[in-house]
Amino acid sequence: MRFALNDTITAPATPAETSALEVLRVSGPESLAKVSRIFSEPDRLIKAKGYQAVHGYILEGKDVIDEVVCLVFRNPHSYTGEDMVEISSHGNPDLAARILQLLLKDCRLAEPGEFTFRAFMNHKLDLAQAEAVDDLIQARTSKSEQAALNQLRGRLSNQISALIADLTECRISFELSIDFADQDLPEPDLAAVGEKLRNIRQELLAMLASGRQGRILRDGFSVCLSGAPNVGKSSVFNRFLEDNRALVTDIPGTTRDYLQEWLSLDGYPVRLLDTAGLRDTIDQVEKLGIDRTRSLMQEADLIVMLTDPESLDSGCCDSANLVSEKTLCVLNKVDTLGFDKLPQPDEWKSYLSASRFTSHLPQNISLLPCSARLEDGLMALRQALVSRLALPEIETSAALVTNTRHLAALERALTALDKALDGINAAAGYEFIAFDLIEAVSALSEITGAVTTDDMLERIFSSFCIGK
Ligand SMILES: Nc1nc2c(ncn2[C@@H]2O[C@H](COP(=O)(O)OP(=O)(O)OP(=O)(O)O)[C@@H](O)[C@H]2O)c(=O)[nH]1
Ligand SMILES: [Mg+2]
Repeated sequence: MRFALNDTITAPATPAETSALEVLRVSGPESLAKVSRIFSEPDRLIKAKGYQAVHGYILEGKDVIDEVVCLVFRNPHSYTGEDMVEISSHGNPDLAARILQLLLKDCRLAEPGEFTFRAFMNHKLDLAQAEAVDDLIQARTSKSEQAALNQLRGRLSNQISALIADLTECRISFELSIDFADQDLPEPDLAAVGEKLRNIRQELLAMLASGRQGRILRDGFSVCLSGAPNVGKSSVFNRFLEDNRALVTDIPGTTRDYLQEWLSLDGYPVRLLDTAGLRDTIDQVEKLGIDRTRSLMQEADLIVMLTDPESLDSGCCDSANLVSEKTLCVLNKVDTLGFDKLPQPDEWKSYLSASRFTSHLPQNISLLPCSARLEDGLMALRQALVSRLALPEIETSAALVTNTRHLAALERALTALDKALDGINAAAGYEFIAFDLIEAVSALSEITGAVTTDDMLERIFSSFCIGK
């Protein structure tokens, strides 16, 4: 593991940009002593109580570098669990860099995630909570923030701990019967233990099921706008963003390379992709763009397949593309069909069934109306997207599993638990059942970090930003 634990580390906690304040963090057993060496009020700093702020100047020899406030934290009541100083300087990146250089004569530059790593090692946070710190910083929408905050506050950890306690209780009942087989202890009540394990299994299944939603909140939901050239993909993209981000012209083949932007739909983070229109072409550059479109369509969580009246009429809409589970079919430019506002579902249904388009479309396909030119033109598409995202409605107060590492551990716990249940059904030896239960507990313990490897910790903390 590349992190040492006994030295004093420092790093900026704010980005190097012109701002009102910059904050530099110092953590470790000698942090107060080390900061006091470059501070105009060394005695006051060294004697300061926890949570006390000390005003003074950062000095380089006799030169004053900046006027600052040092906020003191005393071990164990700090983020890392160690003595800490947070130096708030003026928000000039050059000044902050000079203070950092002074500190680095005496302290080591912290690696990304090292403050949080120390918090984990000092039992201020468990591993799932430490991961939530990074998720919270990276969260893009209100619902993502809520999920990360719940995890940081220990909702997931508490649920996992309760499951571990229940599994351990079951395991012990088997182990007692093995260890004291000669002492006439009552046999474990297999029906009751089996019932308890099945309840745990249900809970694991529910947590795994929440993983789809959790992944959306943490990593976002990718939506790929595709379709023939000129159907209005870039126009719809711009309308979603409320910005003229993509080039729009009436020349087919305008978009070549794809564009992507993040947006929040009802609090869910969506990665929206605008792509090159699909068609046969001999233009080499356009061909490359279309290859990209196809691979983006494969990777996307959802494809919005746009058509317009013209391309439906000319039959250049590839109907094979329209029918797939992850495809939403949309007819853009309904303003050109005489609608001056987006038709309501019933009105649209009867319009479509009487329209000339039915003959061009596969049976039973649902085609949403859309227009980049109408005020409420994206409404039906927006609602359809939200209902895909929000099913089933998330309970933001519940522990939601958002992290693939956690999902993998839950899967392993489930497999081990199923083996234990099979063992009970098959009247297997208690030692085998107990062994499977140990496996299940050990998989769950990886989530909270009671069981870890250096590799695993390195992977987790190295993705953090510096200063966290
Ligand atoms: N009437 C009408 N015109 C639209 C609508 N959406 C787009 N257009 C027009 O259709 C033309 C093509 O729009 P784009 O958004 O560039 O289409 P695209 O699908 O991105 O096209 P490529 O990038 O070439 O694949 C432009 O002239 C747009 O102004 C719409 O809802 N109604
Ligand atoms: Mg385009």
